[in-house]
Amino acid sequence: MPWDRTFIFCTVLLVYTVSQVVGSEEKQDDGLCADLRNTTWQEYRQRQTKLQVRYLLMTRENVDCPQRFHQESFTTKTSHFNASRPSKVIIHGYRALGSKPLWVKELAKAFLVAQDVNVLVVDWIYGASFAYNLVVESYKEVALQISVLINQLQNHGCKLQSFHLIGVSLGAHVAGFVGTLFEGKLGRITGLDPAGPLFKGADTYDRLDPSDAQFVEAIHTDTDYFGISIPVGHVDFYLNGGKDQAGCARSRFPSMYGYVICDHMRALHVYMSALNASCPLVGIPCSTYEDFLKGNCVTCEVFQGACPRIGLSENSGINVSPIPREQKIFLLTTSSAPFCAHHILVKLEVSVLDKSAEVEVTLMTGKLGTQLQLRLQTDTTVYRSVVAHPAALCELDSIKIKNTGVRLYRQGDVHVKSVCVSEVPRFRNKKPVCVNNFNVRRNAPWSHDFVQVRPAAGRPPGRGKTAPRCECPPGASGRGGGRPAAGRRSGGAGAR
Ligand SMILES: *[C@@H]1O[C@H](CO)[C@@H](O)[C@H](O)[C@H]1NC(C)=O
Ligand SMILES: *[C@@H]1O[C@H](CO)[C@@H](O)[C@H](O)[C@H]1NC(C)=O
Ligand SMILES: *[C@@H]1O[C@H](CO)[C@@H](O)[C@H](O)[C@H]1NC(C)=O
Ligand SMILES: [Ca+2]
Repeated sequence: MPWDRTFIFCTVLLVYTVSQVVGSEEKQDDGLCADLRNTTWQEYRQRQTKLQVRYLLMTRENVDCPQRFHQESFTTKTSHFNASRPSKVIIHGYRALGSKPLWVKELAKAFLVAQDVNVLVVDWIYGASFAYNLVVESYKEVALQISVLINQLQNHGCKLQSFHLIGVSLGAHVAGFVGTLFEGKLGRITGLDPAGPLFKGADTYDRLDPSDAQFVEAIHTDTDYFGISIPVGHVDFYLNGGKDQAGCARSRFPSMYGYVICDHMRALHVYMSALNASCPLVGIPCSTYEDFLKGNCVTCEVFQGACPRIGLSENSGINVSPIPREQKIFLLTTSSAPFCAHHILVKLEVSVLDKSAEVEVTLMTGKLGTQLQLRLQTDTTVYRSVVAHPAALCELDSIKIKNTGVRLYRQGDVHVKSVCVSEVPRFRNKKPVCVNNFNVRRNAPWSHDFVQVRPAAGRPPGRGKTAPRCECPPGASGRGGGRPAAGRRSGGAGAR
């Protein structure tokens, strides 16, 4: 990890945030709804380095009005904490000066919609929150304080197994260290793009790892900057390969947020979307992203067929025992909520070419199209690529192939022996759908309508709720209300 770059980014982030700070004194209103604290400009100037940890409690009884929570809360009748419910503990990460993590309440609410739980939000500030390394040094202190609280909760009847810690960025390693302190007996830890700088080479004692809880999962979205690239849980979801996310600006400085932190925070937004359960976010175990994109991994045999999914299902939906560790799971997403995409493997076989060529394959469902650019070489005849399509395979209306790059390469017709599409993970040993033996000429795009895929083909897809459902993988209802905004070229990662 290039440290200097990270430092520059933190500084940029800091300057950006400082410019947004309206210096305001912190108020403490125990009677009213509680809120996360701001770090003030004054505190920044005083370089106050004292660690302050506080807790907010949200339950279904006070969704919109968080309560302060502390040891004395047990003796007050007004606390909504209920020891017979499971508890979610949300731990934020590095906080730049003045920035309150606004997503915290959104995440808490998403949990409360999904489950009847206590949500404890850990509000921790290090006075010098501008210095990432200083904060990194103090994360164990935060963990220690959280463990004291969990101990007290245990004394009031909470089971260690009933705790689920959710840590964002640096917060993931805080959660990991809390888990270490309880010798891995906590129920679950979810790391949302666990912080990478200074942690990648760290001992498992010092970072999140599978021994920290009975089930540890992580979602990776920015492994080339702020996130950690190595697997740290039982299952590790790498979204779009884990480095760059669709819809996050790649150009320089279109917006500071977009450039600096969009990839990193995507893990959180995808997780929240999964809690909403509007559509499934299912991944495939594979050793590398390249193998996954080439369609070399199409089953979940290692989990006896059940593919892991992001969300609240027990052990991410896998039920093998013992649970494998550090399994890399890959999935593609769309660029905006709810992020779900169907993985479609496109396999193209052509006759030997005497000059290299370029073709563009487009999958169409209604008006939603996913494009795949392929450079055809003279020494290869079979091309495989997994793309993210907003609809299921059985909802494909047509496939188009265009012979591009005509002027550049001056190649003639491309003879296609077969073009096949299949859904990943492969469902019920379904055979790929293929079209065989045709030519794609220079100026005439080829197109094929998939009437055979959907039995009742008279009806256009997706119009009206009564449209007959084709046979799709379980729970694969990605359409309807949850249609991604950016269907076109949504398979950015796969479409090279
Ligand atoms: C925190 O800072 C923001 C500006 O960054 C300001 O709008 C808000 O009122 C402050 N909140 C508190 C509780 O001081
Ligand atoms: C605590 O939660 C349990 C289980 O959800 C419920 O049965 C019980 O009534 C709750 N107690 C209070 C005081 O709300
Ligand atoms: C979750 O669903 C609610 C309402 O159904 C919506 O307002 C919110 O934006 C959704 N959040 C995400 C992250 O999809
Ligand atoms: Ca650990």
